Amino acid sequence: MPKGEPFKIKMVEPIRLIPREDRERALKEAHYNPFFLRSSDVYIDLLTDSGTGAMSQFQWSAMMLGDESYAGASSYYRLKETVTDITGYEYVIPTHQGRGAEKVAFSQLITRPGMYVLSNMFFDTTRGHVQLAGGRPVDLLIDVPTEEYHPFKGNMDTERLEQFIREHGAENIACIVMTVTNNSAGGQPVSMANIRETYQIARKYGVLVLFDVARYAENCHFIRMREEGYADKHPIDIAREMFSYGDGLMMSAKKDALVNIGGLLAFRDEELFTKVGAAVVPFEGFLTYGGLAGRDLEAMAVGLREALDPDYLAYRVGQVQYLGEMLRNAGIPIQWPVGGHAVFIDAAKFLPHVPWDQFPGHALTLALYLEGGVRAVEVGSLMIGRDPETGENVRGPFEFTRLAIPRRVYTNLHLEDVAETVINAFQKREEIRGVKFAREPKVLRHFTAWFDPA
Ligand code: P70
Repeated sequence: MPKGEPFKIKMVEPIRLIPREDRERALKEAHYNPFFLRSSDVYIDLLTDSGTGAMSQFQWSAMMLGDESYAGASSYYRLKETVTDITGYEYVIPTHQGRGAEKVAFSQLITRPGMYVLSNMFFDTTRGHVQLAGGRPVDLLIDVPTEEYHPFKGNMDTERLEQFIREHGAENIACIVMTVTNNSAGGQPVSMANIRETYQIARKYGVLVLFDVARYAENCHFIRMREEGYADKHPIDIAREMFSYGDGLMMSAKKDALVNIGGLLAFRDEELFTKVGAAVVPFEGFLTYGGLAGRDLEAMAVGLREALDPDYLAYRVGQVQYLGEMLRNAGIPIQWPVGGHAVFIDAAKFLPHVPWDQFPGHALTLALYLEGGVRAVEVGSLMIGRDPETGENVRGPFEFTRLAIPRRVYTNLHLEDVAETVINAFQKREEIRGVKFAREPKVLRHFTAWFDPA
């Protein structure tokens, strides 16, 4: 097997590491929040793998075919046929990005305040939209320590799921959200067996199952590699089986559809489509464009197929693994095994002297920027936010610093620089301090909060 990337590079974008004094100044000006840094002040940008990937020559050329008709554009039908081919779902609606799909879906599915929405684990925007629609999000992730091996650490705890439905009544549950891969749990995969079992339980009680499939292609790759009976299957066939265990999907196409902007809703039956579709026109735009240009739909249709290519997936997940192994070999505490899109550093273990409500994951993020111009992001108690009822900070199950790798963007030498940055910060970890809020927004606070060193 060749070791190289399954592509060569046709267009380049210069990057550079600015001097340390400039990084200190930039961080202060950004109120110690990496979202407020200018990208030109960042050397290697691992803030997110969302919308930051490189498109292929086939995607760029498909964009020239974009049909910009307001309704019924041929670009829409090309996208719809692709989505139906992969998922088996007939009813397809584009949205401007994942949270557009979430807003539309939860605003229609949560019909009474206080209804529950159950998940293997919500990502921040899905959790936010459940709350904004008056619902109560509940995470039912299996319980496995971060450094302990488990092939499918993103799984739903199906025993607790069934117990919860029995205790609270199916009529009080708006739907189940299966997040694949499970981003908040470290980009960890969910097994086919777990997806199937969740659907069986849901059907037994008449509860709807929607997938949150931002990174479903990566999940299919893990099923192929780790679950018995899938080694010889093409990822698209694994995807088809997976989607058969659900009623519909919400997607941030900025990840596994390999585009810079876009999202999707898709449903198996017309009734659900009609119910949810009612909110698309006022929020997103007409049903066949959903806030996107025709050319965006074309790029998405091509990207959806490219992301299921087995060589691409092996390269993609392999690159994340490469970074993970460098860190683990140096004794850095990380979520193990690594997930599909990012390496999650266990910041609670990295910075045991920083209390959880001074956000060790965020403190480490700031330190990595100062150390090597690497931009990461906190995934932990800062991101989870406050309990809307009590106003108290909710302690998350993890305190992570996430190094998310954009698709087809950085080389392994860049990742070696990242590893060196983390290792250097580890050597000086006692000097790293926590943070406190200087300004704290109510919803999705991590994106726009200001901080001071604690
Ligand atoms: C990320 C971004 C977005 C996301 C997701 C899952 C499983 C839905 C969405 C929303 C968000 C982010 C976080 C930190 C920094 C930058 C961006 N995830 N479901 O990086 O989709 O963004 O398209 O509205 O992961 O994980 P969208």
